[in-house]
Amino acid sequence: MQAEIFAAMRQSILDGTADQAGDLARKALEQGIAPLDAIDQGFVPGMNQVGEMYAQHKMFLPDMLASAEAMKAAMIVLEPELKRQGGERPTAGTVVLGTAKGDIHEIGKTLVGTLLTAHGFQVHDLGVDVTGERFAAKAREVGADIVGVSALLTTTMGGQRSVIEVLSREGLRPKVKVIVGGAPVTRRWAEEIGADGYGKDALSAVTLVKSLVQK
Ligand code: B1M
Repeated sequence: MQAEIFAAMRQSILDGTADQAGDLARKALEQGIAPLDAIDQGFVPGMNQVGEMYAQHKMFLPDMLASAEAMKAAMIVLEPELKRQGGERPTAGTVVLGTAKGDIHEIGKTLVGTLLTAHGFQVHDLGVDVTGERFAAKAREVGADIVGVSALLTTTMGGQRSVIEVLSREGLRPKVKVIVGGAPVTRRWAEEIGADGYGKDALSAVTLVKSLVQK
């Protein structure tokens, strides 16, 4: 039963049918499927397949865009439920989040923000294509504990390093921990650029942020 709906979710992403993806997300919630399971087992495998097909020239940019719209339609349904399940909690810490300069991929970053919010963190999401200076200004303004920088392109991973450099230059680095993530990012890269941690996926980003805030 669940396998069937997960397969339909994957297909809705491949087809880029936003209405269908939204309907399936609603249906999953009605059936008591956990929103994170719907994302991880239904919609994200579809996105991964889209990425593979794009790389093999079996799909093109407009198709990838339609798939992203379908993913967003599903997230619009699932995000409020994810947040609701977190419930009212005292603030666990303040996080400034965004996607690196030059990069407009937002879905994974937004998911990280949603889960952090659900776990009681106050999240300031700066969106996409964010410069180091903007990260630093917001971190200073809100007294951030954590700055999180997402990058989906090998060409924009350098933006993560730049954020760390700007935070250091502006004297904020001792107060602010930096975490990085995104499909091409590895633990080794995080170490190389002097980040405090690397989140493989949204849930491990939450675990990481919790442990860094406790330190
Ligand atoms: Co683009 N794209 N894209 N794209 N896109 C990739 C990333 C790519 C791998 C596809 C491929 O070729 N196989 C490839 C990058 C290749 C590379 O650099 N090595 C690529 C390319 C090439 C491009 C363009 C350059 C294409 C072009 O124009 N010719 C262009 C770049 C635009 C730009 O940014 N300047 C481009 C554009 C787009 C769209 C606009 C069409 C669309 C994005 C729409 C949007 O976000 N609103 C898009 C999409 C959808 C993808 C794929 C198919 C899916 C990304 C996604 O949303 N995944 C992607 C292929 C892939 O990744 N498999 C691809 C689902 C999401 C839940 O996962 O984002 O990985 P992800 O996030 C995960 C983890 O990575 C982690 O947690 C999340 C949840 O588990 N995570 C963090 C993410 N951020 C984190 C931060 C953290 C911690 C964990 O702490 C701070």
